[in-house]
Amino acid sequence: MSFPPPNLDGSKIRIAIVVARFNEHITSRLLDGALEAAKKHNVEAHDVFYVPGSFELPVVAAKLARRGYDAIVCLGCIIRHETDHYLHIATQAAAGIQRVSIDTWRPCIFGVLTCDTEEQALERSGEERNEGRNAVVSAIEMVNVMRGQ
Ligand code: DLZ
Repeated sequence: MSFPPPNLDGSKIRIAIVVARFNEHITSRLLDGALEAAKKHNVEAHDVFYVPGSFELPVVAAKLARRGYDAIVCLGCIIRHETDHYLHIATQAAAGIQRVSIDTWRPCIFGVLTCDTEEQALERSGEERNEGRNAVVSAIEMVNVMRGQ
């Protein structure tokens, strides 16, 4: 049995995209992918907000979720460092974004790369594979799921 296709009609959906400046050379590529997907799926409106790093994504997502956006797309890039600092950032970003989503019933999408190397990050933010693009597609599907459409 095959699954029904997702509803990717974005024409009545308002999306907030929150993007981290840390590792901007990667997150700008995720943002490009996200904007491309928003256009492709006719997203009614999208606004972009910038934060210093992935650790700050949840608090801004929390504010925007309560401001009436249908979905929040969080974009960031965490690359493994010598210390375990990156691990705390990744764990808190993931948990915070999930918490906002459950608390507000607004889809908050985890478009944060967690990579061992910069090479991996480049590969996941490229033309062929782009997790920013995938994040917007997930956001549209989730809004329609939550609306029962
Ligand atoms: C400090 C820091 C470090 C070491 N690494 C990353 C990273 O790989 N990716 C990322 O998005 N942000 C990083 N940051 C910044 C933190 O997310 C945060 O902005 C600062 O700790 C200030 O709270």
